[in-house]
Amino acid sequence: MENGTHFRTCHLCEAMCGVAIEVKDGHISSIKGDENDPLSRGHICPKAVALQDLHEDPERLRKPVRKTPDGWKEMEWDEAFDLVARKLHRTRTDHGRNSIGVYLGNPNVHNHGSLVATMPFLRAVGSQNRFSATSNDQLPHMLTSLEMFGHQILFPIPDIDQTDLFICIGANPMASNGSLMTVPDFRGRLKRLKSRGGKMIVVDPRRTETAKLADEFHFIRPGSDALLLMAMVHTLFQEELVNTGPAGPLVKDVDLLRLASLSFSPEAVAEHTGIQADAIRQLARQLATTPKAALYTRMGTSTQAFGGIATWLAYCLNILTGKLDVPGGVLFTQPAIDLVAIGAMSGQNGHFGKRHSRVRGLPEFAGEYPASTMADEILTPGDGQIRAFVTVAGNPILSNPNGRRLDEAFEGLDFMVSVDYYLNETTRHADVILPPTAALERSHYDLIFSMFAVRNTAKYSDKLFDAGPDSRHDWQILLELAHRLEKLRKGGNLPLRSELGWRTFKKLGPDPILDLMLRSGPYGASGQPLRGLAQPALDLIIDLLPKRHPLRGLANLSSMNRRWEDLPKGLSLSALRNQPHGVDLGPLKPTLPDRLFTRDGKINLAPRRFLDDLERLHKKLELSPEDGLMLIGRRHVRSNNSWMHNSQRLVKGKDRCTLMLHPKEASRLGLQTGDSAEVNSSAGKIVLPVEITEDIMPGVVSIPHGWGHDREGSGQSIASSHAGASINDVISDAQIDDLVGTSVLNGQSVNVKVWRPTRQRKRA
Ligand SMILES: Nc1nc2c(c(=O)[nH]1)N[C@H]1C(S)=C(S)[C@@H](COP(=O)(O)OP(=O)(O)OC[C@H]3O[C@@H](n4cnc5c(=O)[nH]c(N)nc54)[C@H](O)[C@@H]3O)O[C@H]1N2
Ligand SMILES: Nc1nc2c(c(=O)[nH]1)N[C@H]1C(S)=C(S)[C@@H](COP(=O)(O)OP(=O)(O)OC[C@H]3O[C@@H](n4cnc5c(=O)[nH]c(N)nc54)[C@H](O)[C@@H]3O)O[C@H]1N2
Ligand code: SF4
Ligand SMILES: [Mo]
Repeated sequence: MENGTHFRTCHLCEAMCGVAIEVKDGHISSIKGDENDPLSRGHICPKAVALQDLHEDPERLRKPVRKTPDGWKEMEWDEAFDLVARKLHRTRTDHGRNSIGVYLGNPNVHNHGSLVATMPFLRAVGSQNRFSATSNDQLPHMLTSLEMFGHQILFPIPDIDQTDLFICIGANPMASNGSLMTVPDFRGRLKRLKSRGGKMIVVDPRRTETAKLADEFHFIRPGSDALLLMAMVHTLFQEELVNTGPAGPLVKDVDLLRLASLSFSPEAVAEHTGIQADAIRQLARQLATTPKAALYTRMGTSTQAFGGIATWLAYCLNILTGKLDVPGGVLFTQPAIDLVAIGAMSGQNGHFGKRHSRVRGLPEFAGEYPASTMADEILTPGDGQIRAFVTVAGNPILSNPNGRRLDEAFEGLDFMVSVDYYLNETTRHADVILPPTAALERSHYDLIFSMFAVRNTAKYSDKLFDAGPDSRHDWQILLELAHRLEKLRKGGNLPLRSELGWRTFKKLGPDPILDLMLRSGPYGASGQPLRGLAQPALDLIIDLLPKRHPLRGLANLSSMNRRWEDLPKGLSLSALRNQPHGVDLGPLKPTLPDRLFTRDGKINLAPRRFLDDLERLHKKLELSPEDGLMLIGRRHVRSNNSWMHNSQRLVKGKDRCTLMLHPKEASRLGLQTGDSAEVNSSAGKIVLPVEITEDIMPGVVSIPHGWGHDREGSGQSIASSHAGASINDVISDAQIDDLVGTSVLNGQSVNVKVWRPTRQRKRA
């Protein structure tokens, strides 16, 4: 690679920071923030410099490896593809197509090549037993968007750059840099918010790094957000504060929501939530009376027993107070590659509950079953039992509830293959590991997170290093396997047209598809606005078509569409190549009603599914709050889920994998600073050091996820020497949000006691 500075997007988390990478003599000499990136404006976090560690990590796999009785052995790519395709095909012919399970992990969504190649790969595998990190994450948001706005990935994004009141519930953007809100430099943006006279309110069971910057903070009991939010809705109606604003004419069923909220008065929920009735009323009033305000909820309210209802109510609160589609409130983005519109064009708005999982009867979502039932489907004998497994960029042993049970499940498989460049807690179970190129060795365009960003931007980065001919990108691995599986299924040969199709796809890869999507998108280079009568004529024709006609979608997609007339034009891959810092497409703007995808063109405020689930919430209200300790998670700015602990500079310093608890609980349990505690639950037990702090609510304990690198056979030596314990070894996979199927990662009950090493215990 040439000496000099290369600009690209950091792909590690959702924040999409622009980085400037200095290369000298073929090596990285520095990584800094790119001051000219229109979204991040120079911001980076400590993980960005670890891009170098990932790139140079000698333990990162570069060639396929196969498990043998004498340990792992390298193999050639062709041999590996052949073996994997044959094994998967064999499983399919012997046991049926659902006997192959597939799990897609989080890094896939940071990788446009993977995203493009996943669809043909999944089709070639043909199994309904698909899982992903979605059901440990944003699934409630997807269901809510599908039910209310008619599309599963059309999320209202807080307009943090223009708002005057930011209410942050169950999220910690100071550590996470935002989620379903791509917000690089949250601290700087918050500073500007405050300097315009705005304020931030945080609601969380822990006084987080974000909470410490808040103007107002409330502890909340884990899992009780739906009650808090319902009481806020109740207050709005009771105090006649409902004003649906500009989106009002589109909103239906306001009365249904009013009726639903009747019994949830602030007084009724105060004890359950731990927040006083007056404070709840004040929250509702502030949201209602601040013209530019946004209420935002994330992991803490999403991955819990009432994640579905809580997420729905959060959206409702923004709508009832007139914040939807208003600058400074919450808005839909207008990305350069609009996967929402593209999906809708082909009828892919999303679906829920079309079929149910074999063992527990849980609903599919967008073709996937809840990750919490993965082990059930592998361990339970019978027709349709999973016997072979594929993981792509996932580490479910550490990221999925009940990792130990999943260890047992993976161990019993007939065959397992992992597309991953680390030998870790999950991939150690595989028979073959297929390692893709690292991020700096491939091109990058953020297809997904550009859609959730607080500002519309577009940026493409070419690969920085060439991995050489003996390497494969994720998309190459997935397409090659798909092609071979198809051929085996068809008995050896494909029809000429189809064979040509595969070869072309494998030769060109994802970037020409990016180009096509950019060109035909709202800022595309392909079309100029139509002149004269052509435009009204086109509008007339489009109006004649049924709402879901693909031509309507196509017209919406084209940059000729009149509602996109005012947008800047000219985007294509080559245009972006000429703008290495990225292109600014402006702040969030109103997009309604065009951007609704519901059949009747309305916003469905009270979908039946959510109303039906309220019975469960009523029951919670009737019972007194549980005693005992509730477990929640946490994130740290120097970690990224489970997979960045092999970077010395990220793990150095004091142990971060601790059990946080309040001094009151510590003294009740006889725990002191420096002690270790045993945490146990129905799922299992772990031991870890305690951290006693008043920053956590009494009755709650917190453990970060992604640790537990002491499992035997993993090939990450730095991670193993900073092993920590896995929270997911004490989180049960039996508990899910009954409505949505999301794992309950926050709010499960645990027991905690002092732990002493065996020798000392014997002496005592
Ligand atoms: N208790 C608890 N559990 C949680 C969470 C929590 O808050 N609490 N958070 C959940 C959330 S939000 C998420 S998203 C999940 C994440 O869960 P997963 O997606 O299952 O796991 P990751 O830790 O992201 O692991 C990513 C894997 O991909 C590999 N990898 C990295 N980059 C690439 C690449 O470019 N290509 C390929 N092929 N492989 C790559 C890494 O080596 C690693 O094995 O965890 C969930 N689990
Ligand atoms: N540094 C870093 N950044 C990351 C990641 C990472 O692992 N490390 N992961 C990335 C991924 S995959 C994701 S999905 C995002 C997640 O982004 P965030 O949602 O911002 O992540 P968390 O830090 O898990 O924030 C969840 C918050 O909810 C609180 N909480 C727990 N239970 C409850 C509850 O019942 N009610 C309420 N109100 N709050 C509760 C927790 O204390 C925590 O502060 O972060 C992304 N960014
Ligand atoms: S905040 Fe996220 S995107 Fe930005 S530098 Fe850190 S890891 Fe990369
Ligand atoms: Mo996530």
